[in-house]
Amino acid sequence: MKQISTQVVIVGAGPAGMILALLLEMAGVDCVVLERRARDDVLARIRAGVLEPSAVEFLRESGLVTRLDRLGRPRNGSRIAWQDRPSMMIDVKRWTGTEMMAYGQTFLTEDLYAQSDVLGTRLFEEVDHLKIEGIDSSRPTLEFWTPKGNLHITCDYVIGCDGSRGHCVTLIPEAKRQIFKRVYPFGWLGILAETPPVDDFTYIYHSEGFALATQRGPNLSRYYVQTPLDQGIEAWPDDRFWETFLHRAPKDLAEQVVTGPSIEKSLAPLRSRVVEPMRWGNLFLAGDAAHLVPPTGAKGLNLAISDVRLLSRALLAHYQDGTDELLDRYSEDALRRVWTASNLSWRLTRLLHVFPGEPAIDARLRLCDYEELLENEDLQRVLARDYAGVSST
Ligand code: FAS
Ligand code: PHB
Repeated sequence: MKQISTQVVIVGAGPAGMILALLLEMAGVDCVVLERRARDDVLARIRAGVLEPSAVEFLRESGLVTRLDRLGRPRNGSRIAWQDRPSMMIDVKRWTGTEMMAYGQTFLTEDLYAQSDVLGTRLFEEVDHLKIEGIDSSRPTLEFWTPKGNLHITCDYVIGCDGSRGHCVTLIPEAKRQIFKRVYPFGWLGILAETPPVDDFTYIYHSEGFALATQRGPNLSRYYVQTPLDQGIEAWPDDRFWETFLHRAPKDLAEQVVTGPSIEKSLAPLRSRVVEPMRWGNLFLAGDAAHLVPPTGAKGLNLAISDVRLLSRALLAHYQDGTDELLDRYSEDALRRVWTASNLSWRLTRLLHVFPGEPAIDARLRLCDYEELLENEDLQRVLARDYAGVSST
């Protein structure tokens, strides 16, 4: 079995793992990345689409994202359209002076993998039978299988960036970890279509269910509809999807929609989940490995970026300055932002979705919340700041 010694091992090569690996590499910290899937599988995933201002600034300054200004599309905010009511803007530009950026996670992951090729990052793909030991020792070890043979690694730190179904969270003793979770009684069915998108990212509330119009490029639109959990993708042929979306969309928006055959279709269950703590010994968790938010607030990817921004600074302080204060504070600092973002995501999910079996009063109370938001600029400012992630940076 091949033996490797390194400083940091990162488990998971999604956005969190790859951003962290590249930041450490560029700063001269030796690291190894382990990924369960093949590169092409990771790059084929269709996921998030919106970056917060602070994430855009961080990625631009880091030099990790090479196409942001070419393929990204700045956005002043997102629109909420409400059945039989005026629509409103979550006006990030007005209330924070900053802009969101429409930049698909697929573009980001492609940029990161291209940078890892340039830097020669040690990335082991199709890893299996991963065994991690000694996270509470000074030299944790990892053993795993790859198509090119078995490896044994000794390191200083293990970073769990292995997503919502990852293994690393289980390394925190059950009696010492707390997992807060909520499962929503519906999911989002998302499609990609090679059609020009509508102007505004628009969240739609309709008595029959939520919908969302967004985009991935000038001729690549992305749409979602709320769907019951007991219906799989096979229950949603394109015709039914478009009919449902156009029925839920207000007339002025529906008229903008250019329908077309879906080139990708996926069903995402909505869940909230927070793991405390995000550190145990020399194991740190980052990204979906530590938290999940319903995509309503467009926070998942942005939280992952926020985690590795904190963690990269903390690890560099350890290796370059010999100080561990930031490492010791990581879990507390990261969780503060995680809870703020989780709360926003929950608030928007409750406001914009019909909950199956809810009493009729809930729909009326939801309408009261929306009408108050329409009329109250203080509430609009708070929502815009939370949506932009400004209130918690
Ligand atoms: P990821 O899940 O992206 O990456 C984890 C990686 O770890 C994966 O590549 C996995 O293969 C690997 N891994 C797992 N176990 C391993 C093991 N034992 N060994 C090695 N590797 C292992 N967020 C938004 O902001 N907006 C959205 O619209 C949105 N839509 C989404 C739709 C779907 C269907 C899903 C699943 C998520 C969506 N998200 C969205 C959230 C998503 O973008 C995540 O927040 C983001 O991918 C987080 O990145 P990572 O933490 O790197 O986790
Ligand atoms: C997306 O572009 O896929 C998207 C945008 C905003 C959200 C969720 C998803 O809240």
